[in-house]
Amino acid sequence: MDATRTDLLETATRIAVQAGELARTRRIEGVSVAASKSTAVDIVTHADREVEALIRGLLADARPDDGFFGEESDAEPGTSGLTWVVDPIDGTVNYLYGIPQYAVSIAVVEGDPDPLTWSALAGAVVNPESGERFTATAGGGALLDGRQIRVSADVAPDRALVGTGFGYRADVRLEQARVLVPLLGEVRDIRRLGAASLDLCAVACGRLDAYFERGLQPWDHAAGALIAREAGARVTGWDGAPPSADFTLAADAPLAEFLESFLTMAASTGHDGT
Ligand code: LIP
Repeated sequence: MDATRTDLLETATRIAVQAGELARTRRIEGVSVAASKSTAVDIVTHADREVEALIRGLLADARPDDGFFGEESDAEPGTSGLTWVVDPIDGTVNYLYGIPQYAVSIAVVEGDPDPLTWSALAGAVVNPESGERFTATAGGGALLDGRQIRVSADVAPDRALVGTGFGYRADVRLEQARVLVPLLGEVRDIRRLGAASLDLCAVACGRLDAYFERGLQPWDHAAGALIAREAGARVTGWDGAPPSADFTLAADAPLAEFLESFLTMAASTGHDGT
């Protein structure tokens, strides 16, 4: 019998909690860089790799016919039509520095592992430092530690607390930062918290009124986007496209419309944050 979305969420949550315990233990023991990736500051720690290996093994035991698509190891297609999209430690730099804003992010999607076409069925984002568990199933709403959460509604742009983030390349960061100068005059304030999955969950529970970023990887947003959407946020790319590396925006619909319009205008005037 096919697993229900609730069954899938139970698997995601159970494994994310167990993986988070390992990540936190390794953090206490001390974290070391295993390698750098796209740039010298795009690092992977030994714990990233160990945690992903744990998640991968537990998923293979629980769901042997499903595919796997994780940040730190090779993708593997399955035969069930489902794929697990995993960021073992989202907010890696925060993790390296001991900043307690990192998460284990696990989503299960139907269809190809492509954020432009997949259908997310269930997702869990666990912050091992706070112990908070953000969860959602498609059509089932979003929860924080079992309590329903909702996006902040009817927030005027000049009262909006907006999260964002930056890439690992200095030239990309400079371009991304250009949009902040005009934006800061339009909103309450900006926050750069350092983990996209938790930024999206922050929108889902009202700790941020909006979040946008360009350059995210599929595993950064797979679970958090479902959680924010199930909490009532509009979660989108440009022009209603699904969230992707090109652009990810999450907010209550009217605020999302304002921000997309503003960011599009900023792009046309050379402040596009690309
Ligand atoms: C991080 C994202 C964050 C982004 C960082 C980085 P990682 O993912 O969660 O939003 O601004 O540049 O991509 O690398 O920690 O898994």
